[in-house]
Amino acid sequence: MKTIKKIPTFFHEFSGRPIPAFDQNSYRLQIDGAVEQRLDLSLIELEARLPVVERRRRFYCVNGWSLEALWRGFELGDVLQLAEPQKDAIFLRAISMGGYEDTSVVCELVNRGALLATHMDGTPLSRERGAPIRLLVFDRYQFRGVKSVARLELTREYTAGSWVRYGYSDATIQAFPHLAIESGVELMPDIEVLNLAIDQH
Ligand SMILES: Nc1nc2c(c(=O)[nH]1)N[C@H]1C(S)=C(S)[C@@H](COP(=O)(O)O)O[C@H]1N2
Ligand SMILES: [Mo]
Repeated sequence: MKTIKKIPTFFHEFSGRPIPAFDQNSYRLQIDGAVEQRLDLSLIELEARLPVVERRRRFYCVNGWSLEALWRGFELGDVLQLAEPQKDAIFLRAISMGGYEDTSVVCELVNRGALLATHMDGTPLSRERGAPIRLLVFDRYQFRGVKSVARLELTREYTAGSWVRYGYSDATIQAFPHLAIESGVELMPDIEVLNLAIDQH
């Protein structure tokens, strides 16, 4: 049997390089595009303006594993409302601080309880897990859930995201079965193994 080492993390834009430490205090989340109010919010401003929610939910990676954790942060729908999206803004384009991106239909995310999470299992997200804030999507593959998100752009047009460009164009409800893992439990192959799998695309 294979030696199983740790829960994988994916950070494709920093593959083979250290993930930079993003400063929580100077961080600002940009929300722009087809909105009435372009916004630029610090984490403190987000907390002051929105209810903080906690959800125990599992996400699914297209590579066949899934991870359950207690996530804390904000409802994506609440965050977007602050910017007053225009009626024809169908898509949400999320871009990370490292340039990874993905575009989804806004209502598909909001209706499935997408979060902008700052904490995992009671502690602030680590660098590897997408500090200071990550988009989490549910019932869609997690390549749509951009980590260390810098910018949320409401758009009328679809832009192919980073993973979609590697060929994962059909982000539907996850295939069964996935190897289910709980956070804090070390059950998965080492990240290098999985990086190899990505590089082959
Ligand atoms: N910025 C960024 N976000 C990302 C990715 C990435 O490479 N870069 N990978 C995605 C994929 S494919 C998955 S499965 C999850 C993995 O989350 P984890 O690293 O917490 O396990 O992050 C998603 N968000
Ligand atoms: Mo993934």
